[in-house]
Amino acid sequence: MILTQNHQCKNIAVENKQFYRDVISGLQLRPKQLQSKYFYDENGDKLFQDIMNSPEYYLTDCEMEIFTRQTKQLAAAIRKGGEPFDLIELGAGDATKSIHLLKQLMDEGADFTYLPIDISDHVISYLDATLPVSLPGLKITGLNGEYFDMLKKASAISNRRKVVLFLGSNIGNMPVSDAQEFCNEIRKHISAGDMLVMGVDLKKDPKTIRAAYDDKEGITKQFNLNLLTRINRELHADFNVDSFDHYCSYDPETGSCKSYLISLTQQQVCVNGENISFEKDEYIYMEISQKYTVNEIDQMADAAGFKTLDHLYDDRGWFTDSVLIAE
Ligand code: AVI
Repeated sequence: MILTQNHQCKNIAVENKQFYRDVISGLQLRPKQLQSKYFYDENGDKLFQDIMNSPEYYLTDCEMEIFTRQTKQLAAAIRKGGEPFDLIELGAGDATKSIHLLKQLMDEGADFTYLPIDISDHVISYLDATLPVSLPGLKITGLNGEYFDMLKKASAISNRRKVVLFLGSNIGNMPVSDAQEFCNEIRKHISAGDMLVMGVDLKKDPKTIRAAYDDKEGITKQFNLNLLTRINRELHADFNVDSFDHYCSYDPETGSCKSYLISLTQQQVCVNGENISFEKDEYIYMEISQKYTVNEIDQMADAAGFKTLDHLYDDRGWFTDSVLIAE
């Protein structure tokens, strides 16, 4: 069947031009894809909170268990490198996990400054305002911007030893080659003896992983569909959100968990002047959540110029916070 052109598909000025360019170029690719970094508008943030509270999404609980039950070990591993140091957190969010480590370090009288980095200025002002109240005496300098720009800025404001936190299995939202490149880049921004503490979700029972990304309540489905709603609102598009379904696959061989939106019908969508056609059952590739073995983490660390000092695990051995030292 040939679809008729939608002549009403008009081009109207959009505020976020990069978002527009990324969406259009992604939807013109074969297979089509959208970038998961755009999931997080206001509603996306709320839905991600709901995912983290869902019974199937084990990742947050596992890492919280490490940060609350093995705080002393973590603090000891970090302090081994010497003081004073800067504790730099990439994508600090509300610091719900790291606050336990900060408290432990303060109780021990460690000489450090906390530098949370986040792309959201709202997050940074919140942390700058609230953390010194919960942890009196905490030295904090919030940095608002892109990770690597802010790492450069951190080096410009202090020459103290650096301990970089990259938690939450955020490394999993990159394909393996990009994750390697990301670790290489971090290594280039720090010096020998500096540390990286990275939270990584481990390969495990495939059913457990799949369930975490395909929860019974359908929150992950809403989380994915919300990006279409965001595109409708911000890019003047006309996605019929109900005509897409969410599908997730986990491949135990590669450790890749991938999310897709599937077009339930043949349809045409207008995204701000561009007509995009979908075949029935055509998919949009939305997100990767890569899982690793401990050996794979060690290899990635080694290739980037780090040595593994320790892997801290939750009780079930599902998740690790790996302590790596730059060589
Ligand atoms: C943010 N990130 C580590 C989450 C993950 O597990 O990949 C994002 C997410 N996507 C669906 N559920 C959670």
